Amino acid sequence: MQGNMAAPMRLAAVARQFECLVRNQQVRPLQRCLQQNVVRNFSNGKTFFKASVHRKKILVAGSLAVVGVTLATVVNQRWLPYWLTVQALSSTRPEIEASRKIRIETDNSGLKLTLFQFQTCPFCCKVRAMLDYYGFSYDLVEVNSVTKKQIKWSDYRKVPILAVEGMGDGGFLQLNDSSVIISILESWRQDPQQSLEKLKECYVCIESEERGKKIYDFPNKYFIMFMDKSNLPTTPEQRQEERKWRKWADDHLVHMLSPNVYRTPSEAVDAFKYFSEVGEWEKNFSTPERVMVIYVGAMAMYLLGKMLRKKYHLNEDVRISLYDACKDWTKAVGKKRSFMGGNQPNLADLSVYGVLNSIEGCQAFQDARENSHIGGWYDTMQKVVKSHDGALPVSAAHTLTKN
Ligand SMILES: N[C@@H](CCC(=O)N[C@@H](CS)C(=O)NCC(=O)O)C(=O)O
Repeated sequence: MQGNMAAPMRLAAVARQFECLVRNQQVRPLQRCLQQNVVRNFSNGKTFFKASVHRKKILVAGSLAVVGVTLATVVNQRWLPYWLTVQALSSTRPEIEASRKIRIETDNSGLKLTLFQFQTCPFCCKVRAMLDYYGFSYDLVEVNSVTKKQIKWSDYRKVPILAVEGMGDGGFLQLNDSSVIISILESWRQDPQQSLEKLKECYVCIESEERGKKIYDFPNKYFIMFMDKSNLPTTPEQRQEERKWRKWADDHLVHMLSPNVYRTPSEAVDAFKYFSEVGEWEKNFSTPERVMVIYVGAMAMYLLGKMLRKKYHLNEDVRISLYDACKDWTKAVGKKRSFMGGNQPNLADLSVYGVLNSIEGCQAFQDARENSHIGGWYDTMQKVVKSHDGALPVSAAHTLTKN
């Protein structure tokens, strides 16, 4: 079972992450994790400390915390605080039948991937956008959003989860969190000789609890591990822009969704019907269950949408905030390039597309198309994702050796 690693392993994993940080000039230090205020200029690799007294205090507190954790580990492993935990490398899992199998002829990655997902979860849509664009074959397991029985085997209770079969202790490697999954796959794509298990170790998970709810933070999640690779395909500025907008997709754009798609009771019911249709809920729920989920869920989400509007400081007319977000994105892409990545989408394009794709059939998205210029970019994205434009042509496909 996935669980917390033994304490020394946790520290070793943190140490390994530091090794990744040092080796990989793209990587941000564990700033939040250790509460130290190292600010790194990633474009030139310089590190400097901000000199304010306040920040020095934070640094001292952070160092004390690290010393405390180390001492606690040595004295008694159980003292290791709950908040500094690292996910185990693998779990055991019962055989679960795939809901769908996506097979791409040109895929010679050698990876056997299973994505545990909700069809219309924006984070899952982001991962699918990446897998589809780059032409990975994969199995899909649709998770019952109420019982989550398909991921009962996992301590991590969210989707997406990507299982890479045939490696890891329990026969598969479990990757959690959409942005981590995307970054690990991209790091691997950049150099398929890298071991996915080692790459996973570079994305330490910091687990905490807030009002009884588990919170997972992966401080490096937007960074690609180029390791020793030279001749990177992008400039530091391009990589920084890509990270900024990937984060924007997760921290801003996503928050536009619920208040907009559940804006009125009837829009909420329509949205649930759409989710039921594309998520094939009839396979997961009996008809009375499905009807109840649609109507009860719609009412609950309608109310929640109002709370989320306030929480994320959206305009009273939530559509305005959605249109503004779409406009911010198209302005950032600009008129001189088809995608933020230039002639091809980068991970920011794929993330923003994935998030919007999750509400494609909702009124909110139609309104956004009519009231911003998002439609042109979105349609082009859809075309390249659906036709797996990022996949290697068969002739150029390389032979991969997995470590
Ligand atoms: N940061 C995570 C967020 C994942 C997430 O919140 N997924 C939702 C579905 S959209 C979920 O699984 N919620 C179930 C729960 O929190 O219990 C990611 O990017 O993958």
